[in-house]
Amino acid sequence: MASQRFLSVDLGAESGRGVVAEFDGERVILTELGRFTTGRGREDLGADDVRRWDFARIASEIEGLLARAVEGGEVRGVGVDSWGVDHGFLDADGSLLAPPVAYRDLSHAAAHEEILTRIPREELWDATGIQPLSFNTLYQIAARQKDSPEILDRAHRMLMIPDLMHHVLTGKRSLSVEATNASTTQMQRPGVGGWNVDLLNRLGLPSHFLGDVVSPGTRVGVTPGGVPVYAPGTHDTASAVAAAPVQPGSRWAFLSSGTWSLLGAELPAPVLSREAMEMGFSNEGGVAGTTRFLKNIMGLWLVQECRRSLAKTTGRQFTYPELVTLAEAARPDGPLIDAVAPRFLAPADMAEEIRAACEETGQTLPGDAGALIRCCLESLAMAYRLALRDLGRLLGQEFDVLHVIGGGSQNLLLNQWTADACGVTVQAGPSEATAVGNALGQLVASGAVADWAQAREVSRRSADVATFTPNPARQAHWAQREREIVKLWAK
Ligand code: LFR
Repeated sequence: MASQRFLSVDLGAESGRGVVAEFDGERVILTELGRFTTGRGREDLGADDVRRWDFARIASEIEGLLARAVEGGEVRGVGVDSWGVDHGFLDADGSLLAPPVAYRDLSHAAAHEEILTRIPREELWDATGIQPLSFNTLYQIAARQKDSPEILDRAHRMLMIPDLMHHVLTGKRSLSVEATNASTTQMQRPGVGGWNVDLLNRLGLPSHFLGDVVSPGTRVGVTPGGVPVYAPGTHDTASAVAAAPVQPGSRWAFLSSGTWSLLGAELPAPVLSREAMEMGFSNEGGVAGTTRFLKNIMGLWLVQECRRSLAKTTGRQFTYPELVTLAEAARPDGPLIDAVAPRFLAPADMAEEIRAACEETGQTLPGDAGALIRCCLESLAMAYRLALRDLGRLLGQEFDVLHVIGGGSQNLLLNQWTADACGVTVQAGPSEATAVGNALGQLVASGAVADWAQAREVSRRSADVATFTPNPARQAHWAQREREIVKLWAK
C-alpha cells in the first residue's frame, strides 16, 4: 500500500512539536517537522498576575506546522494531544473568552482546600474515581467562580486544550470534547460515566458549558483546506499508553515519563476501592474503553525546575545530558525527597524547596548541580519502586515488564535505576510514544487500521526498545534505602 501521512501535534508543558507520521500498512515512521516552546515561567505572569498559556501563539504555531506538512505532500489527517486538566471557555460565537489558565497557577490550591473542607475526600473519590489533585479542572473552575465569575456566566462551551485546537483547525466548527482528556477533569463519573452534573450542583458550580464527549479515534471535522481533523486520545498520557509496545500475553505496567511521571496499568474497568484512593491512584479514561489506572509522580519537572534554579544561581544553562552526567558522577546515597509531595508542584525555587525538604528530614543538603540532580533522579526511582509495589498489591499481581515510554525513556541512568529500584525488567521506548499514540488514534479514526488492538501492533512493529535488567546486587541497596527514608519522612 502507498504510505499515508498524518500530522501529530503533541503539546507538552515545556514544548510542543509537530511530527509527520508515515504509515506504510505495517509501521509508522516519524519525522519531526518543528518544535516550539509552550511553557512560560513564573516571571511571565499575565497582567492580571495569573499564569496563562499563550493560546494564540500556540494555535498559530500549529497552523504553521500544518501548512508545512501539506507542502510536503498529501496529509490524511491531523490531531492534537496535550497535558490534561487545562481548558478554555468559548462564547456563543465560538470565541475564546480568555487565554486558558495554566494548571500550576497558584490560585488553584486555595479552591482545592476549600472544596475538601466542604465534601469528604471519599465522596469525591466515589463520584469520580480520580485523586483530588489541586490542579484538576474541578478546582480550577471553583477558582474561576471566585476570580472571574463573568467568564463562567458567559461561557457557552468548555473545551480542553486539544479540543480548542481542533476547534481552531476546523474553522470553529468542532465543539467536541474528547473522552480521555475529559476524564482528567475530575468532573466525570468513573469509567465512561459522562459528566457528573450532580457533583457540580452539590458544589454550587455551573455545568451549562459541558458538551458532548466523543471517544478517542473520532473524526471531529475538516480544515478549510480539506484535511480531516481527528481526535486521538487527546490526553498525552492516553496516547502514550496506547502506543506502549506491549508483547501479547505479558503482564505489564507503564511509566509514562516526561514533565510528569505517570505509573500505572491498563485495565478493563476502574478500581474504586478505598485502598486505591489511599495509595494515590486515579482511574483515567484510556483508549478502547480501557481505564488508565495510574499515579501521578512529579517526574522530570523536578529536573527542569532545578535547571532553572541553577541558571539563576550559577549563571550557567546546563543541558539535560550535562545534568545527567553530573548526577552520575555525584556521591551515591545522598538525600531523598518524596517525589509525590504537593510542595514540589510549583515552588518559587525548586532547588531551595528540595534543600528545605532535606533539612526538615535531617538529611545532608544537596550542594552542587550533580548532587541536586542525583537527588531528583534517585528520588524518582524510589517513588517508582513504591508506586509499582502498591499497584501490584492493589491489582493482586506481579509484573514481567515496566514499559517506560515518552521523552524520559532516553535517560539511560534513570532507566537502570528504575529497573534496580523496582526489581523489574524495564523496556524503554519509544521516546516519542505520545506522538506515535496520537498517530495511532488517527489510523483508527480514518479506518487505516481496524481497531486499537491492531494499532498497538503497529506500534510494536515500529518501536525501537531498549531493555534494562535489574542488577541483583542492587536490590538490597534499594530495600535498605527505603527503610531509611520511610523512617525519615515519617518524622
Ligand atoms: C502529563 C499530564 C499528566 C497530568 C498532568 C497535568 O503531561 O498530562 O497526565 O496529570 O500532565 O495535566
